[in-house]
Amino acid sequence: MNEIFKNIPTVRFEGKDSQNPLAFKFYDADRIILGKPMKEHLPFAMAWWHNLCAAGTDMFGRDTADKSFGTEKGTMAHARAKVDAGFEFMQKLGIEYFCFHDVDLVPEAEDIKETNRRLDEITDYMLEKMQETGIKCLWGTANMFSNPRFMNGAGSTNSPEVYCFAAAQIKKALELTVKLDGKGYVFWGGREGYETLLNTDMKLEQQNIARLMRMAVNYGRSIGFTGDFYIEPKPKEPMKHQYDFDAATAIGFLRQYGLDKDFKMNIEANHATLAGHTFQHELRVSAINGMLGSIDANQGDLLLGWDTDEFPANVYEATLCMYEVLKAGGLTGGFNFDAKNRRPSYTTEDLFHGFILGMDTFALGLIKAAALIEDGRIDAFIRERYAGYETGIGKTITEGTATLENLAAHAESMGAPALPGSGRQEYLQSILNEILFKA
Ligand code: XLS
Ligand code: CA
Ligand code: CA
Repeated sequence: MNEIFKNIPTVRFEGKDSQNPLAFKFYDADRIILGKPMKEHLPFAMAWWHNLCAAGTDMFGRDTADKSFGTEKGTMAHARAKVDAGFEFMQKLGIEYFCFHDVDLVPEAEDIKETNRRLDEITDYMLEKMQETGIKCLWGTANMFSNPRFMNGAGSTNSPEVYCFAAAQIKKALELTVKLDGKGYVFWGGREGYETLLNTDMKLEQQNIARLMRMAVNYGRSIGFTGDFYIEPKPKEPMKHQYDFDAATAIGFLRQYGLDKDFKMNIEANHATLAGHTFQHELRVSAINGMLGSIDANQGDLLLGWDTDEFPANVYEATLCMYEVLKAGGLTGGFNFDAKNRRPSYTTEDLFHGFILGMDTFALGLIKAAALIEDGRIDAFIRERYAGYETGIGKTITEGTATLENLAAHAESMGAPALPGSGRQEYLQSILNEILFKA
């Protein structure tokens, strides 16, 4: 097979003093952190759409990068070249997983039967590559937002015909996910929302989304899909208001419709900040509800109100993310780099630099989060802060034996309560800085 990225060697760990732009400074796959190699803590994935398809087009200008891989775009030859490029790319970086939408893999035909035939053909080829390289599928999904037919959503569309089309795409994408032995299946509700309530039956739309998810679960389980279904919350863009606004909203929705046993969250950093939350907040909400499944590892720009899907560079955020992940006992999914190069970073080297940046950022995050846990001061502070609930009247509250009358009687007997104790936020932040930056 022809090498596609001829100017790029296999990327290796060279350590923090290396200045080689094509080497890892912190990601050392076999380094043991808290009893496990880094690569097991950090199952990284390549997003087919950004890495092999998106070429820099934005609202104001066309492609800047050449992702033809020596073929004509929109052909099956191009689809195969993307497979070759993708597997070579992942091998050179030591990335063990990929994620895909159906339409990332092949050019969509007018007739879904023809699209599905193309999907069968390309996934046969992908399977060969997977067997050859040991690279695996993290999750699959159906793109139900790009084609004009989905202008009003998929599950939330006003058109039963479009709804059927969405069902057909989900059915096929689930079959492909099973064929490629994917660990998860994602629902990102791109256009599952609305622009104006003047034309929207919100209740029916939400019920119909739940019905489609229920059908997907039933069908998935019937064909042997044992992995997790994921909702990937996002508050807006492309719609003004999306129904899966944030983790709390999505979890409430899943519980309302009895889907919570089959679904977890796929939390994307950029979507968290768009929702007005921190990444850490979304991870914690998911984790405390037993629904932290997978992560779309990227970052947004807090000065911009849209989804910039940048490669993660912020070590502070990555540390707090990994702190949540370690505390939750790891992910059942992985870390999908749902990230793209900036438009002016259009060369092949830039593709690799993006992943090296992201992998090193998360490696540092892991190292520093493990150090925070081993240091123990933050954990001890939190334990102590709530210690009142372990004895006496506090214990009656957490055990569930307290009544309003008991508590009121206690309040009357004690006079004015003492102030609750300092939150010590600045002290705790300086511990975090000390661990992040100590030489
Ligand atoms: C878009 C989403 C999308 C999902 C998969 O904002 O991040 O790429 O991850 O459909
Ligand atoms: Ca995403
Ligand atoms: Ca995104």
